Amino acid sequence: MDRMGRLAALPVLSGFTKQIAEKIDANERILPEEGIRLYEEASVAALGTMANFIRERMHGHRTYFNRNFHIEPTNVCVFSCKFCSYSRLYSKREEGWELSIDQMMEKVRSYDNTPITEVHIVGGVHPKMDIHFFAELIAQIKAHRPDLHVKGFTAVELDYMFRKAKMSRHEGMSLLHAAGLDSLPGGGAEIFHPEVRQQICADKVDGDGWLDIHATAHGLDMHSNATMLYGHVENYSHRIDHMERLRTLQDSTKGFNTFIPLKFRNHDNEMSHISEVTMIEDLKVYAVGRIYMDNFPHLKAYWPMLGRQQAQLTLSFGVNDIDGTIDDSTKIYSMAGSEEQHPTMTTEELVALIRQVGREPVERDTLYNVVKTY
Ligand code: V47
Ligand code: SF4
Repeated sequence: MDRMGRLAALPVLSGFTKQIAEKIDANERILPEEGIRLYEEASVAALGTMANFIRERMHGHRTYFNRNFHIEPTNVCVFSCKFCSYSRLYSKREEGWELSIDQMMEKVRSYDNTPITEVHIVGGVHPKMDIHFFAELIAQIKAHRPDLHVKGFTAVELDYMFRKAKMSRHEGMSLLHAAGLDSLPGGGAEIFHPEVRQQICADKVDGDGWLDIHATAHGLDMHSNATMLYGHVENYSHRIDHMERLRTLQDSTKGFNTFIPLKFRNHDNEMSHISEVTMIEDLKVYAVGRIYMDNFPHLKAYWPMLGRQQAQLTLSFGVNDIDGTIDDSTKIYSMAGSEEQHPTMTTEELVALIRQVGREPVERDTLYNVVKTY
């Protein structure tokens, strides 16, 4: 039978990339060794062609964003990830910040009468901010604004909270879910492989623990995202191993919404001697992500990290989501050296940015229900 489908017929694809294109045409899964070869051998043009084909087959030109803001309760952290520019050790906590529930509620109230749909809560791991403190925060947010989706806490924060409270993951997650926690963001994943994790973030939850916490959330019908921190000491097989573990969990739970590659930024941290990867490498990471993660509905480029023009470029390399308005409420990337020192975009600016590159803006809520098309 002639397997030559629409994608494989394109002249930019030949040899190995044509074989991969044939699999994409037939909706067949890419194997780990093929994923590694894509990184090693495929040109950025071939990868972009394949990833964009998949993106348009799944979503057409639709490009999602949402209206959100971040609460970063503290940057004091008991852990010492070498890539982190943001945290301050507990012994140096006077250099960092610690917000009270009242201060965080003031921030929530500052968005009253604005059509925001999500609050993203993420921060350092503070030994005095325990599960009951955060359950109270979430409960107060929900009491004030029941329709606001609370996406909160990386698996790293949750693992620490649950252990400190001597609760099982299921008990801890159920408590926070009952308080109003709706879903989990994707942070803390970094690179799961122990060869890398030992070098860059040895003291926090390991890869299996991260995956188990997300599986626990999925078991309670909560959704979550998954990130991958790339461009430091990892090699291609570590990246593929990371994506393979996520893809395998997704096969069983279907609880992940979005895969978010995060580029390592080298400003002011213990890995500053490592050069940042090129924009070409960034595009390859997005494209291979779209090709490999066949059971992840969405691929997100986080614009405060990439800058606006590069975020536009990723929309031709598999990306169909560029996160939200953010409103200058996160410091994680500005402290790590991102171009966006005060990340904020109005909805009009996000819409214009997406339209400028010929795509169709769609405002979504956290779970990708359409709020408004433009
Ligand atoms: O886990 C920390 C990363 C993550 C650096 O789920 C760094 O919608 C690059 O996960 N260079 C936290 N990255 C942020 C996060 C996130 C962001 C936006 C949306 C979502 C979502 C999740 O930030 C950490 C770590 O991987 N990070 N330092 C750095 N120097
Ligand atoms: Fe702490 Fe997160 Fe920074 Fe690691 S990345 S040191 S867990 S704030």
